[in-house]
Amino acid sequence: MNSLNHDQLLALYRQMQVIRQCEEALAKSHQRALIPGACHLYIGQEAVAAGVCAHLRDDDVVFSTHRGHGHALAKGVPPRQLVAEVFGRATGCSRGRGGSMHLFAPEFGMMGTSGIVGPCIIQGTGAGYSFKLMKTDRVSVVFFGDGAANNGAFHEALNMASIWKLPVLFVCENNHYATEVAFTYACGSPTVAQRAGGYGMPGVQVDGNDVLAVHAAADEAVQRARTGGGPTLIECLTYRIRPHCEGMQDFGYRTREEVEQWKARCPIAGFRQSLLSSGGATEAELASIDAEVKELITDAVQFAEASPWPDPATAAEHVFAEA
Ligand SMILES: Cc1ncc(C[n+]2csc(CCOP(=O)(O)OP(=O)(O)O)c2C)c(N)n1
Repeated sequence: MNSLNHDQLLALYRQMQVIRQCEEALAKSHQRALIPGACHLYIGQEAVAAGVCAHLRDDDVVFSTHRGHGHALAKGVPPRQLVAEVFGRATGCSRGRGGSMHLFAPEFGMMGTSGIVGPCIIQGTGAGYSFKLMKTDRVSVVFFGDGAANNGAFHEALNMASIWKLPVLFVCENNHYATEVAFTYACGSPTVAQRAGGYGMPGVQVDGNDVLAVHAAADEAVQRARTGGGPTLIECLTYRIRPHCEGMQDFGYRTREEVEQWKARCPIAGFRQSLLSSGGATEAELASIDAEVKELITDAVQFAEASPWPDPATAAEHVFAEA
């Protein structure tokens, strides 16, 4: 079905399941009031994080947005640390100081999610600049939404990355809405990818619900970045299945029928089906992954719930880097 070997195919499937099951557990946890603050889930978009991050090394970096749990998991943050952080606990990857929208785990190359839409595009470009100055072959990946693509940060970052040929992947997850505003209403251009030409860099649009399509596009872009060829803009067409943020109303701006149509294009169910029909994996192999991931996520939630809150006396610690 493609050039990936059996282990790589199963790894992609497993990565998407880890994200999906973790997000579903977080949706339930939000209903149990275990999550302080806003919680933006990534359900439906798993193929993007899995397909891109499969190419990254431990010393590559990822910059993300308010919808960043999937990016953190795909970059290697363990589910226990992720869930504990979203719960605000001392055992979280940022020791409970960041929560869902500001979680950082630089030891895994996860350089942060952010509640401010747009600036991560510039920060990720800055990381690419530092990698170039240090003469490394490390790569910086920025994930952002279609809404963020209309922020001035997008223009500044892509132009600079292009003129200096920085090793950056700009991955736009076009899930068709910025909160409740449709992309078709908010954007004068029908695609984000075609803007790449205006900056002098390659731009490609892929089916963001097809993990193999994302994987192939990211493969080429990562190789280009590592070998001095400069940045790439990848637009992944996808859809968020949950409301913009847990607890928000969902049907003032889109219809139930539209959501159902996209649910039927689930990236995980689709990949599962194609693995089975092509002989890429057996039902027993996939069922075993499903069960193993279920255990992993159940353990992560139990671990997080049993974890202590950060000690108020330590509030000023771990906030600024030591000089
Ligand atoms: C600078 C800035 N402007 C506005 C907001 C309010 N806001 C939060 S999420 C969001 C929509 C972002 O849409 P998009 O970038 O497409 O990401 P998605 O939520 O679809 O993943 C907006 C406008 C913000 N957080 N920061």
